[in-house]
Amino acid sequence: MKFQKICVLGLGYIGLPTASTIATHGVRVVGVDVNPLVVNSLQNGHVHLYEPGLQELVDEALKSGNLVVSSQPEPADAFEIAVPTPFFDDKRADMTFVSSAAEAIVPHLRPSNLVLLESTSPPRTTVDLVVPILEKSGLKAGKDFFVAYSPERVLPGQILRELVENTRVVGGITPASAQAASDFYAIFVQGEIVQTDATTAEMVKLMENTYRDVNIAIANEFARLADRFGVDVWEAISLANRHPRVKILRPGPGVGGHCISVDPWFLVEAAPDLVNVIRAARQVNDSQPPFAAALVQRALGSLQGKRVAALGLAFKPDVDDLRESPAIEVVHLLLKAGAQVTVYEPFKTDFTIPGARTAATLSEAVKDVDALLLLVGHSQLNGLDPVEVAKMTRARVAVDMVNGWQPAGWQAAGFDIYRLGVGSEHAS
Ligand code: SAJ
Repeated sequence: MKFQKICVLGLGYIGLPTASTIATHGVRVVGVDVNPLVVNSLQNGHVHLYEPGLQELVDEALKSGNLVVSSQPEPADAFEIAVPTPFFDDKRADMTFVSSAAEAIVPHLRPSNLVLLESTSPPRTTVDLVVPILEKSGLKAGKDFFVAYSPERVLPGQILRELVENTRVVGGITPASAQAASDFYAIFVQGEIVQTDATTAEMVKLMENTYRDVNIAIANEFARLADRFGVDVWEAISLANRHPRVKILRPGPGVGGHCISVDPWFLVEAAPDLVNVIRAARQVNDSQPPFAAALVQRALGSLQGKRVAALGLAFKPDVDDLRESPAIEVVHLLLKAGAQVTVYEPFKTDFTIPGARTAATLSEAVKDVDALLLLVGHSQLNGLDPVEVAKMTRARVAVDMVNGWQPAGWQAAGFDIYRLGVGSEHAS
């Protein structure tokens, strides 16, 4: 199947890189977003989110004339839905954006079109939710037009490279739909394109992120055990990982972002009677911020009135994405316990948390505090020179949640260092 014009619905971390990549491969793309601020900003050439290389790619796509940004879908050969699937407070998937995007396609759907869902979704969403909406057009899915699900699996921070290089799983509601989706991705994917059915493709995505969540949960549980038994978990993990079949991940203040902390809940919702390990892992990772906050409390005696510089707020290193960030949750807990917190996020220096002070620079953040708290292993925070930092602050307590700071260097610079997952006899 040949594609001359494509309509991408949702211009976030997935939709915008995909739309721009396709446009730079010589295909006309209409990028659609319901948020007028996003549309406005992109129409003026400004990318509203941070991903390395994305601004340059969008510049190139807009300059080529192949990418246009609009608030409305238009008739096209293929429609790609790349909208968010958040969850409600009770952890049920909120499919409103997917439904609205499918509804918005209906008036423009023509015979032989391809509709692709990329949003992470509970099993059977494509066949049970999306297809019935699209069939309101009067056309029959699988017969008059093609429908497929293809999970995106790109890693924030490396999206542009992974979008092109990763293996792509495409699940069609029929084999012909899977083939149409393969033809679509062949426009820009250099990795392998593997065909399956739509529900398997949905499951694959959920299984990948759940697998990672469970593995991080066990690392976090090891950190708690190490803390109790006077062991340095980082040393223990690096030794265990010398076993040829063991690869323990990194403990930290919790699991954030819009994927790994969300997707396993879709499986819990879909089959609550079957998911003991998956549910427990989610609970362990969700209860990691209180464990991290308790370590700060231990370092400072009491938190009441203590001044803490919280360094890093993003959900993981070297990205500006703050969604579901455990670092923010730790700050909330410290504030609740009476601490006065100054936050510094180098990738979003104007981000505010109610009750906390926002610092625009590191020196402003650490100036007048009792403790430094490393919450995210951003390269520039890991790389701080403790001797230089000691000159900027009166604090002599440093708490490291991510194993970003070499304890010996910080101790030599006069700091008492506390580390997540390191029992007390290793702490100083
Ligand atoms: N984290 C740890 N310890 C680790 C690894 C991660 O605590 O050893 C934490 C991170 O700090 C972060 C969270 O887990 O808070 C998730 O980070 P991540 O780097 O594991 O994953 P994401 O959310 O950036 O991207 C994941 C990826 N999925 C997998 O690796 C299986 C990515 O390939 C997916 O495309 C993405 O989810 C998605 O969009 O679903």
